[in-house]
Amino acid sequence: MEKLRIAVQKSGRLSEDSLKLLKECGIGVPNGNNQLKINAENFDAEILFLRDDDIPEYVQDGVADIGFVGENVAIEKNKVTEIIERLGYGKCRLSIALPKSKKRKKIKDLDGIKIATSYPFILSKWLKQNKIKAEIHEISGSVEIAPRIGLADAICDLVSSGSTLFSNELYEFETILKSEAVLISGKNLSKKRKELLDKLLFRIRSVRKAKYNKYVLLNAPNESIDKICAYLPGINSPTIVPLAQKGWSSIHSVIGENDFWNVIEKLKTAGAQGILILPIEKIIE
Ligand code: PRT
Ligand code: ZN
Repeated sequence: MEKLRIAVQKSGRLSEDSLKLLKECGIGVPNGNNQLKINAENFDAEILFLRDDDIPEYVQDGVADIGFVGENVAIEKNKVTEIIERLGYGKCRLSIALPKSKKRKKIKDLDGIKIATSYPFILSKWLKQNKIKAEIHEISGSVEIAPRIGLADAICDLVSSGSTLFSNELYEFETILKSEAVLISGKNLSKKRKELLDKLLFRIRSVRKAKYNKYVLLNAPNESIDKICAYLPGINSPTIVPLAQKGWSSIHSVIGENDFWNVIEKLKTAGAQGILILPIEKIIE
């Protein structure tokens, strides 16, 4: 029987969150990741544990059907794969950083310098787009020490908190790519595998949508219902249930995380009481 072959980073920054997302989609991965390949539980899938750098190639070649990988890696490797979903974790940015002692102001000031990076493809494209002639020195690790040992004038590397740059006396000069974990797919999936992928994508979207929404329950005097409902779009419209106490109702709805605090304040001034906010596990639409 054909299974969906899913590539996941073996051990690294994306491993845990990728397996957690699969789990939230009802797909169990037994015994962690000490093996190269393992059958998933509750789903026709095989999990392949690989180095992140290898995932785009394996997906292109059809050894894996899909892969969880950093967008930075997916783009840098330039393989024939497609980004089919953004996953919201593993967020970082690829930035050019310079020694603090060498302040440069404009992008044009990069002309003629030497930049060390593990991302020569993305960097050279960016340099070309910005008409900058700089030399790229490709190295595979510890990019941040390159300026100090005289290997390069600048670096182009991933940044998340910025503390690596800070402790190496570098400053972030320009972000050239914003990245997060993505799901990539090969081009030639069989009908059965395409069906399994659609099923997985449906689950991923339900899980992710739920994460960005909260379930709200509140009590309100009937005369405030219209005003309160105006702030609560819900998925379709709010649910209104009469309370035992005469003249009062309970209103149920869903609100997005970004609107959350704003909406809560408005609800309170509109007369809402006993507001409860609950996490949502899945949203099936
Ligand atoms: O062994 P394998 O090859 O599979 O793993 P790896 O060591 O190549 O990759 P890994 O596990 O370090 O990262 C996997 C993916 O996580 C990357 O491709 C990114 O998509 C994502 N990610 C998110 C990051 C970071 N944040 C990150 N901060 N990858 C690396 N870093 C490094 C960065 O290179 C720098 O050295 O962390 C340092 C900077 O972090 P701050 O917090 O000091 O700014
Ligand atoms: Zn790697």
